[in-house]
Amino acid sequence: MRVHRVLIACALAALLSPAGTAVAGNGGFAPVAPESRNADAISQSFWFISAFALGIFLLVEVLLVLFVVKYRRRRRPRDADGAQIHGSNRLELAWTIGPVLILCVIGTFIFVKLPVVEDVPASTGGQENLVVEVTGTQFSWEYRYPNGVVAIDRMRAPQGRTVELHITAPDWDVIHSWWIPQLGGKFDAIPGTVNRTWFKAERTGVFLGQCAELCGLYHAKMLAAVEVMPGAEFDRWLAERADQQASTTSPLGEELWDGSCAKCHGLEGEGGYGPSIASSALVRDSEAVERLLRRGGIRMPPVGRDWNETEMEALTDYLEESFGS
Ligand SMILES: [Cu+2]
Repeated sequence: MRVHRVLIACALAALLSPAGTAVAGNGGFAPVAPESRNADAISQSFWFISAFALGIFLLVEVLLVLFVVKYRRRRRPRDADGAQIHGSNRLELAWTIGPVLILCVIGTFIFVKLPVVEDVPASTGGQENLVVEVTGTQFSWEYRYPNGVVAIDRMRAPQGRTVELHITAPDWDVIHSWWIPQLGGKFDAIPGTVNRTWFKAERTGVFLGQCAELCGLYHAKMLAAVEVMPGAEFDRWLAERADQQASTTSPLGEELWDGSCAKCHGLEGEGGYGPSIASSALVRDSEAVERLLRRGGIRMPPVGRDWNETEMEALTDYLEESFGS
């Protein structure tokens, strides 16, 4: 009797364990609510396949329980054999053809639905696609806009306009993976290769994501966000940002610091995995900083190898301003 109680308690605990996941705020077992047509196709595929999986699960489990009860031993002796049954053509045909048909239906659905994830819609008259180059590095995301504006970790994007993403990683780096679940599928950022995807958000808001390929010690800090804003507001931001980048008021230095330096050296430069920067005399020597960023150190990757002059200057200015005195 005691064994029974322990078994029942264990079974109940096992049943309850997924309940927390099921009601989790991020959608639980379900994918997050899609905000772009390609994310919607992924979501539909999930539900379509889940319907079959759930149907088969219920069929198998219900029959299992029914048979366990119906054919239980009752008063038969323990070593008595059950009835020997051989062959049933109809049943065997059904359980062979059934799954083949199900797989055909699922396969067709997927081949019709999913190419949209990768196929960037062509620019339509009057509204050109916005191309953003996305580069994954240890451990930040860099975005380059057509007018030369650079942003780190947080991408701004216009509402209702197709944003084409060209995703890659520098030659010295490892593979990362771009993934904002509400705006489409996962795309690897591979050195030497450019992967293309897109999104078109119909709603403003901030959509969060995370590097989806284990890329090193601070992979978990490789967060990404896409802030979708009304078109006019976005154009203003882009123009303003370009002006700022040409002047000393650029927020780029701080973004580069937060994105590329602070994750290892601490937000206040106090040191962490990397040595302290706040107490280093190096920060006042912009040439030495540039050398270090371009070539890398003993354990430091050359995070700034591909930075342009604007980026390098923005960061060295920021370092001097923040830690120079
Ligand atoms: Cu990563």
